[in-house]
Amino acid sequence: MLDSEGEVASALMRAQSCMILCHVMPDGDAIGSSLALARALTRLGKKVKLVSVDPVPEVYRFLESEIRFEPASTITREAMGLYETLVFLDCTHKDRIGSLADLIGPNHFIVNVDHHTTNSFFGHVNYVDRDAAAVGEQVLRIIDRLGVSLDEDMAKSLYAAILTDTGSFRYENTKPRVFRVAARLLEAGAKPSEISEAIYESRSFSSLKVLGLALTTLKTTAAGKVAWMTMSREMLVDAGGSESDTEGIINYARAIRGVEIGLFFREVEASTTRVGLRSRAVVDVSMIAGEFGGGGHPRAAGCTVHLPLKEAEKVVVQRAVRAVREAFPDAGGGTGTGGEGGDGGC
Ligand SMILES: [Mn+2]
Repeated sequence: MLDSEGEVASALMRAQSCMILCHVMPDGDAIGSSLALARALTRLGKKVKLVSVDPVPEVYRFLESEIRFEPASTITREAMGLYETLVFLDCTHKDRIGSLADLIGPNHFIVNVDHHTTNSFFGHVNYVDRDAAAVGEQVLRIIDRLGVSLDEDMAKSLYAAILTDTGSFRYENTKPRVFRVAARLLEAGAKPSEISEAIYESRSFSSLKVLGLALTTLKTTAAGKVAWMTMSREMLVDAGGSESDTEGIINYARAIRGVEIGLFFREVEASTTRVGLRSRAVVDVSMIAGEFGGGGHPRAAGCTVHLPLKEAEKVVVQRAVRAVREAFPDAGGGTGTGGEGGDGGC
């Protein structure tokens, strides 16, 4: 069932034309990996198109060169039909590319490269490595197999992919191998200080205003093991921000001492709420996200709940409380009914 980078490289060598597809709300890994692979395939003389359903967040725009993302709005069924091979990067399911999934034809050859535990093996080739810190790491192996030498732009993009998916080399997925890969990328021209500054120290004014509002909603329960924040559409408008300004806010919930699960709830529509989940060390939040139709990694996951903000907050917080009670049966912190989920308070 599982394929390797070798199978991906062979499939890509055979392909004349490839469309590389990036998931909705693309992150640094999806963007960096896509750009690097597109560059390598272009160097091999392939016809390549790079598509992102949602706009590339401003902080990652510096990674684009003559290789750029095209908006999904320009892609018709006919346009997609011009590409025989579709490469999905960092996508657990086919529908992670949003409305573009409807344009896939019966003759498309699908290559699935991912590192999520919840990947559904939807491709003809499935290179799923749950141990990879980022898809960027897998793409580097593919580029090696393709026989393309790493250039500075590829190195920069792959470094950004790995930097962001390891939380700046802080998360559990930061294995010794990751530093060896990073060292190789530096040798190929990636500049850590420039990349970090572009990604982490070039924030918009509105994103900090959004963060400020989110922090005012911070609550904890289950003896401080679950912490969460909410963001209504109205708050986002008040802060003059957009949804991309909410990226990373969830990490503040998990950063509190003693918190095992951090949650962030964002109202998308009147009865649609986007939920981000993070855990510190024990609880597998991808399981919780999966119960609500989402997925992700054990320490970072997400789901979209078709409930109004307040109700989504209540049910997911209750579920998180149950998870920490199961994980820490001796920790106390309440009556065990799990009914105080929405009340918050410290
Ligand atoms: Mn990733």
